[in-house]
Amino acid sequence: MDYQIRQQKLLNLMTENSIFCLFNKRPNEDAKKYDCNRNFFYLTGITEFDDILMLIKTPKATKAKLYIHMIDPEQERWTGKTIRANEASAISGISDIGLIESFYRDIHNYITADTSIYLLEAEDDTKDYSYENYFQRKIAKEAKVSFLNGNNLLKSLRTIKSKEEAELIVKANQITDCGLKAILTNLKPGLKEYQIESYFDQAIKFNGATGYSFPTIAASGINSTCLHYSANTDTLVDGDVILFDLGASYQTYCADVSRTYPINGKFTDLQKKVYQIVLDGQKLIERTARPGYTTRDLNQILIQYYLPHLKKLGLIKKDEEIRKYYFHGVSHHLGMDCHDFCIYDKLKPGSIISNEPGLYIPEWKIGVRIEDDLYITEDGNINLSAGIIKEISDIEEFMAKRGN
Ligand SMILES: [Mn+2]
Repeated sequence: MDYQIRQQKLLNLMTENSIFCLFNKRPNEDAKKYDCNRNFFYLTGITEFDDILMLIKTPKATKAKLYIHMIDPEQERWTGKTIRANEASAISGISDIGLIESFYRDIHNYITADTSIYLLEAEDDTKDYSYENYFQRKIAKEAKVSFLNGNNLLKSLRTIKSKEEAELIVKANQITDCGLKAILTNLKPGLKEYQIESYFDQAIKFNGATGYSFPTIAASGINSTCLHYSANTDTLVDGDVILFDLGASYQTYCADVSRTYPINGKFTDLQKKVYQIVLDGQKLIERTARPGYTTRDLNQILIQYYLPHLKKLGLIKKDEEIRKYYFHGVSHHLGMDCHDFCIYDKLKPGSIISNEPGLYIPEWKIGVRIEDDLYITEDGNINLSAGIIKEISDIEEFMAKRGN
């Protein structure tokens, strides 16, 4: 990746006389706790926690500066080697490297009477406890500066993915496919949900995954009708379906795939009916998704498609009752985060979105979700998870040929 180009693009979006400060603090989300801060990595390629990136834009020049750990041989015996200045430069393309300890002294050299400082703002309830919050209070005491929310600048960059980024998601999907094949090979009644999940874990790690996109959902029977069930503690029952929503990540890029399988290898007629409605809905969205549509538009198209089918099944009489059986959106942006740090507007070439229709019918103990990842192009999209089997006949055939 050319991180220097990304830094320059962000500098171009920044207002005159401003500084963008990014702190590589450990993220709160479980799936990334030991991984890295995606925004920091996006701009630098560096995963080491506590490092700081400063982008400076003055009327005269633009500049990037990176702050890393001081070499501490005693500490390194415990927790491993920290990044060296030449290594950090080679990865990030930033030549000016300082020590974290000098950051607070240094930043004042760049603050003038009308400097604005961009910070990223947490969009959940962690905002008050964030490092950015601490930093803002500290600087506000020492200098007269205004603070700006930098989220939208960075989001606008991350919303458009290069071919290289799309290829990393293809790779993440190929690894995810290995995991799903391991699941299909071993799926049978009597196992616990966490036991079938463990085949996925082994296979993706063996095949080079660098992490998980999010905690795996392995939801059998009635659990399949709960959108984000992830306890994964129930026993698989003969005749039920199991819904998986999972993904391997590769170099931080996330696959996000859902598949629904018959636990004993054969769908019942009723399960087939529901499954085929969802699958055809998914294909409709895949044919439709292109620049100009919003994810909301796509969801409306799916709902209009669902209505006559649900009425025919006798599940609903009035349109608004559909929320009993379908109650989420069909798409979200996907990238270095599974729910990516992006601007939700009309899709543009380079957007990557999920395509994940579902139907959840508790009274039949049937929940079906089928999810692929789409890369929006000039006039349509490319399915980045296209190789992962999902036709009823392909799933049943695969399970019949397992020989166990
Ligand atoms: Mn998804």
